[in-house]
Formats: sequence, structure tokens, C-alpha cells
Amino acid sequence: MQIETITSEPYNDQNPGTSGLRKKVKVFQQPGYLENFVQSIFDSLEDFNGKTLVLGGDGRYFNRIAIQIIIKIAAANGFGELIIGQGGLLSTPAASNIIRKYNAFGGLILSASHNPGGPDEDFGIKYNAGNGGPAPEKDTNAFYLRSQSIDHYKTTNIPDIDLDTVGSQQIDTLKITIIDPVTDYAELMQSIFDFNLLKESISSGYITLLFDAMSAITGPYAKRILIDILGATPESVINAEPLEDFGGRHPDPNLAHAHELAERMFSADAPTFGAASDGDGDRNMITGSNIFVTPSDSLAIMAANARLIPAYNKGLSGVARSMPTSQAVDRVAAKYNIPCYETPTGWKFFGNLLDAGKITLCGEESFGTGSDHVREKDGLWAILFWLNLIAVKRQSVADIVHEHWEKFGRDIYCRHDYEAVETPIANDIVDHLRDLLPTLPGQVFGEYSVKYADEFSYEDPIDGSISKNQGIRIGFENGSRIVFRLSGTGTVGATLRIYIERFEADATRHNQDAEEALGSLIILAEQFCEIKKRTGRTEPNVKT
Ligand code: VG1
Ligand code: CO
Repeated sequence: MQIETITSEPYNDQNPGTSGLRKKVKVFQQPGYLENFVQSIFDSLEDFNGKTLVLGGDGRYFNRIAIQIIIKIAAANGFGELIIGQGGLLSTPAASNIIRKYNAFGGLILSASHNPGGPDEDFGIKYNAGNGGPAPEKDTNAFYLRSQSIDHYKTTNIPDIDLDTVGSQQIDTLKITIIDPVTDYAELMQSIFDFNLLKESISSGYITLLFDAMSAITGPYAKRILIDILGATPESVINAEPLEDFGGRHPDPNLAHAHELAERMFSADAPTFGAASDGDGDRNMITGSNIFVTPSDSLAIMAANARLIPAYNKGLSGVARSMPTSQAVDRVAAKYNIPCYETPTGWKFFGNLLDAGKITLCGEESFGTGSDHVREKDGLWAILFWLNLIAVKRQSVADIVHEHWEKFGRDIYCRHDYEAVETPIANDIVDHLRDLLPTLPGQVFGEYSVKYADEFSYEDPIDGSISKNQGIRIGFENGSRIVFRLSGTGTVGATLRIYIERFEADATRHNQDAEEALGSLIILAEQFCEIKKRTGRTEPNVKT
């Protein structure tokens, strides 16, 4: 193996966001762009000589090309083994599992998750550490810093690797192992849930299900687990073939983007359970016959019922949610007397808590839920969790949700996204909100009096690191909240996310439409941030 050093010019925009570096494919295709970033990661890490790196992606356009490039850079930088998913495929949670299971040094996951794919769409890359979780901020900051001064990268002259044949080969000191992307993950799921009960519930017809893989990575996983192992009918999994452009759609599991599933689930002959996952398989949307479960409620319901699942039958050590996620899970934690942590948006902030055993379950309002079984959120895991719950409780999704609300009250919730806002306008909005904050406490707006108004800052309870500017929060005396933050995963302009919630204890008022129930808070949010006024828009792009 001959190592070559290639001179290159730094790019100034390689700052990883909420979950890795995400840019248009065309940006990644610039000379040396991907190479610089990968070399910057390796330059920032230490002591990996001879160790194992896991490599895989969600199969989107540019995945295969990027993998060949990375193999050569990793080889030149001295890794001893590369474990790669067959076809270059690994879902994000499966990659996390592989890193942990095979004691790898770390892994590179190629994905832009729920963002669209194709030559004119998005690509992404992120580094996960040896615990299987996304690199913490101190590392992603180091990658960015290095990328700004990098002037060369290392590569080798080895030929392209056959990614499609499972097995190992040795090239000088480097072992390359192509693995089936599904097997280890399916085994892990089998160790967590009651597969016998699930098989029975499906074969008896008690559970009928529909899973939308959105032409993304979870197709092969869902086919193996839901159909081959658990015996669901082949029609239970739709859009199961991973496509480089996701069929031209956004692989984003919500009612807006998973509309084929949504139509079926809100029809007269809806299956008992419906679900979808995203581009890289870490998100989940949960629905039942004629009901949609908000991700914040889903997290709370999972926490409240965790003891019914074999892997969690001893209870939870604690739970965590990202700051904009509703406070529903806090109520469960309070009732069961377990700690509840509030972290900034992004899975990297859960890693330390999970590693330290402080929490067992965690989640985000953005259709992400996970546990200590891996260090990523996990779409199919959440779906199997719900199936297992339904099978044990012998209740419909709607009954489970309504019963939960009766017991804990309902945190009525919505999120509005204004996408591709011109960056200067978005920054002005945030500055304006920041200026407003000190003036708000004590002010009364109709039935809402402001209790606190601040910018969320997080001190990691394990390593003491501090993350500032993690979103603007306006909290009211009655527990309602409005949160504003700019997305860290978009690739065009800026995306403003507005998160709104209100607690409703009265069970006779639980069946309200969220948008209606939150009407006056939605008006207040506009009064504070002026997004419509400043952009001339009349509606958010997506409401979830
Ligand atoms: C979004 C979500 C966040 C999630 C992140 C990565 O980030 O809000 O909760 O962790 O995506 O998810 P942002 O910064 O755009 O709000 V995924 O499935 O895209 O890896
Ligand atoms: Co994702």
C-alpha cells in the first residue's frame, strides 16, 4: 500500500451542526472537500493506529463514492480494520450497535437523515466515538478548527473495494470486512423485546401493521425483522427499497411527508398500528388506527410503561428529553421518582448521561426516541417497543394514549417550521427575541403571564462542559411554553423552529385539536418573533 500526501486548500464552512456536517451534494463534490473533512476528523483524534473504524451510510446519492474515498483515507491514516455495511449501507442505530459490539475505535456515518437526496440534494457525514454515539461538541469543534487550516490529506493507491460481497480481505496491514447490515441489529432487537409474543400477536391478527420505510435505509431492516422474523405480511412494509433519491421525497416521518401511510391510517380499514422511519433509520413516527402519537407523548408513554418490556423490566434509572420536547415525560419521571434531564437539541447531548448510567430512556420532539441499548436514537426499536406494548396491554394505540392522558394530563403540543428563511432575516429575528427577553417576565398576555424568558444554556452533569445559545424559551405561570431555535441540520438559508405547548389536566378537554387548543399561544409566538411580518410568509412550511 503506497501512501500519498495530497496538497489541498481549506474550506471555511465545515462546521458540523446538530448532527454532523450536512451540505448539498454539489458542495461535497468540490475537489478535496470530503477528503479535507475526513482528514480533519482523523487529525483531531488520537491513538487509532491499527484499530477498527466502522463505515456505512443511508444509501443516498454519493454514498458509494464517498465510501471508496474514505476507505483510502482511513487506510492511509493507519486504521487496522474497516467494518463496512454491505452495499455501503448501515442505518444510524445499526452503525452505533456495530461500533459498540465489535469494540471499534469509532465510525463514520454517511447521512443527511431526513433531508432529501439526489445530485441536487443533500449529503452528510458524522463521526461517532467508541461508545457508539455522535462525537461530543468538544470534538466537533476540534474537527471544524482543524478544517480551517488543513493543507493536505493522506490517501492510498489501493483499488476500489467490492462493497457488495460479504466477507473479509486483507490489503497489507489493513483488513476490510463487509458485513450484512441487518443481522447484528436484528439480534439486538431480539434481546430487548418479547419476539414470541409479537409473533403470536401478529399471526393471530390481533396486531395488523403498516410500516413506511420511505424508500430509505430501514427497508431491509423492516423486511427482515417485521416480515421474515415476526411474520407480518409482505404488504406490511411499503417503500421498502432504499433509493438514492428516496423516490424524490423527503424521508421525514411525519404526517406531511409520510402521506401514503397517513392516508391509510386515517381511513376506515386502517391497520391497528402504523409507523415510519427516516432516511437513516433513527427517527420514528407512531400512529394507530385513526390516531397520531406526538413524539413527546410517545416518549412519556414509553417511559411510563417501560417495565412491561423485557429489557426494561427492572425500571428506568432516569430519563432525558431535549429542551424543546414537551414536559410530558417530566410528569412520568416525577410520578415514578426517577431523575429527568433536560438537554439541548441533538443526540450527542444524551451520550454522557447514557454512558454514566444516569438515564435509560431519552427522546426528542423531532420523532426521535432511544435507550441505553445504543447511543443513537432508534426508529425500528421505538416501533418494536410500541408493538410490544400493544401486545402486552392488549389495548389499541388510541386507548393507550387516552389512558395515559387521563393519568398524567395532556401536554398539548405543536411545532411550526419556517424553512429556507434568508439567513440575515433569521438572525435578526433571533437578535430581536434576545433583546425582548429581559422585558418579558411579569408581563401578562391574556391568560398567559410570563414566568421566565431566557436563552437555554446546558451544563453537562458528567463532564461539566457548557453549551450556550441552545434556544430561546418563554415560559408562563401555567406551565405553557414557547421555544424558538434555528435548525442546525438545514442546508439552505436558515430554518426557524417554533415549539409550543400547553398543559391540560381536564380529561374532558383532552380530545381537542392541537392547533386549535394552542391558537392563542401561536398568535403570541408571532407577536414575539414576527416571522410572518418579517418574511411576508403566511404559514409555516411544516406543522408537526
Ligand atoms: C433536527 C431535530 C433534532 C435532531 C436532529 C438530527 O435538528 O430538531 O431534534 O436531533 O435534527 O436528527 P435541527 O437542528 O434541525 O432542529 V436526524 O434524524 O436529522 O439525524
Ligand atoms: Co435521522
